[in-house]
Amino acid sequence: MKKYVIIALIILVAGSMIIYPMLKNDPEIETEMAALFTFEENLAAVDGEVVPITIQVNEELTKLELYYNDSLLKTWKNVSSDVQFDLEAGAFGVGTRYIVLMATHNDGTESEDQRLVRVLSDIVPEHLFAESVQEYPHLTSSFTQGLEFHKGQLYEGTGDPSNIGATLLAEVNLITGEHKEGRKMGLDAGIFGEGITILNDKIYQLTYKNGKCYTYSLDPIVITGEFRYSGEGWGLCNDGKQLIMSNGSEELTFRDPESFTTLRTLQVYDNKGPISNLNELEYIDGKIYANVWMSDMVVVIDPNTGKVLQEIDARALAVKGKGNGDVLNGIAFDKSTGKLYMTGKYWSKVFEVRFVENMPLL
Ligand SMILES: [Ca+2]
Repeated sequence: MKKYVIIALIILVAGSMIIYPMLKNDPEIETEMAALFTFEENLAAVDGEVVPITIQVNEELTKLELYYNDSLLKTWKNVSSDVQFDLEAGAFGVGTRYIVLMATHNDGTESEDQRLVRVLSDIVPEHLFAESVQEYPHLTSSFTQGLEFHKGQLYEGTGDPSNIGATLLAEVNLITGEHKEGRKMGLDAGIFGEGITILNDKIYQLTYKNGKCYTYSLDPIVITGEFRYSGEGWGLCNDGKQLIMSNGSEELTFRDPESFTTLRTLQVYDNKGPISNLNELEYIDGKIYANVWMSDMVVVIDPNTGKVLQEIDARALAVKGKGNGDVLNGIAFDKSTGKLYMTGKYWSKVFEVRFVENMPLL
């Protein structure tokens, strides 16, 4: 019997340790706060919109400060009743922002309230379709993760989902679809290749979860170095000066090609919300083209604002070229001809494409 009493006591003590902190976080108890926002978490606003907000003040405060995206917007002194503020939601562009209240009480102590604000794009993307102009063969063994032209030659980087050492970097013969002999390099199983790009005669190849970006010389194609980064590597392209990298979220990271350090980040949004799963990338005429993983969509992004300008529906290509393959992935622009190409992972075809206003015949 004594044993059961001890067990019951243990359950009681352990249970109270779990329940007490839950009670402490009960939102109803927070209404005691000296100052708080009257709107709920996850406020959605549109870039350019002015959002009137009300700050509820429950006691006399010596100081009340309002921060947005870590910048001080306004300070009120000796405030004892509710205050209004017109928030310029898009002051820091589209994306996820935080708005923070810092209240200083009469006894010198401070309390804080915080809300998340999502700033959506004010642009409704133009909707276009990708249509095949010309078909070329593609190796169905290639799990395409990077596709790019350099001086009129096509390069491809592949991944290794079966962990069999299928990661490759190769120059591709566009006409035959074959990897050119003596112009390819494979990596061991355990290294999962991702996006590639070529800048200053150096090839960069990301890895999925290995945290490494390999660099290769162009001729011969051999590894010359590596950079480390945190998080996942997905797509890669460059604007002629900086590397632009995706990581599976809605965020793009601009990096220094010499040091790989982060120069800036960009959140990609359309008029409805963030566009996550950004995958293979291509920089064409001042815009970033991005495959959206698990979809037949490509989004065209303004690299200065992160706003989606166009959405390109490429489902007609999937019908013709996917076969038993995986998702659409791979965009490459040949500057020497002005032609644009698209393919997918394990697809049987690479397509030269053009964008049209109406759905192509399937
Ligand atoms: Ca590309």
